Amino acid sequence: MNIKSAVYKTSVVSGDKILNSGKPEFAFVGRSNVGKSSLINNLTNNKNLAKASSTPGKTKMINYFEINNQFMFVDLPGYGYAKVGKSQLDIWSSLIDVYLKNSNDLQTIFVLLDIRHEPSLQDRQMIEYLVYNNLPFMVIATKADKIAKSKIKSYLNIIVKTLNIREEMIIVSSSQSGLGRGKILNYIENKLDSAL
Ligand SMILES: Nc1nc2c(ncn2[C@@H]2O[C@H](COP(=O)(O)OP(=O)(O)O)[C@@H](O)[C@H]2O)c(=O)[nH]1
Ligand SMILES: [Mg+2]
Repeated sequence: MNIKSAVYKTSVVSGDKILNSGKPEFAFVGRSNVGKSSLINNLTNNKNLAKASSTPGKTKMINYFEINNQFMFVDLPGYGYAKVGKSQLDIWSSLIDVYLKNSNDLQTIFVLLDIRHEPSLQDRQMIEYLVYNNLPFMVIATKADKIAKSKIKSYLNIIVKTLNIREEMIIVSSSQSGLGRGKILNYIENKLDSAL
């Protein structure tokens, strides 16, 4: 699939404002800083579309982008952090919850994980939630450029085991090199075809 146009539509900060886009939606979720915005920029070939920020926890909104006048990319808030005493706790934004429960046009949730890190409790809870609610998802293992090619397989094994998913559910990606871009776009194209 070719991405011919990608247009920022709107941002939503509260659950009662969730957009009813009427178009198939592909959502991106994951811990702050995992690479959601960078991936959207890479997929759309637009360096500035989703502001990639290096400050964790900065993206607290749902951002909607319309692609090819046909479907939507939805940049969900990062799981974020809450300071509890001296330690940091990952928290899910209630916005994610509201979005997942109320989006009628949701086609797939792309769950992003940093390929180098064992999935966190929040990552595991997200996958359990999606499986339990029978929501279609794919896992995207990001930042693959940061590890040696020869190590990819062993990192994937950790993700497969921790999340209890099949390896075919994971797409290895790098927004820096464009690795995985074709696979993700093919996946979206197939999904759109079968949704017709
Ligand atoms: N090396 C490398 N860095 C990445 C990649 N994707 C994102 N980053 C960096 O990781 C940081 C967080 O990325 P961002 O897209 O803002 O994450 P978000 O919070 O999930 O939207 C930024 O400094 C990005 O440049 C990648 O595939 N490779
Ligand atoms: Mg972001």
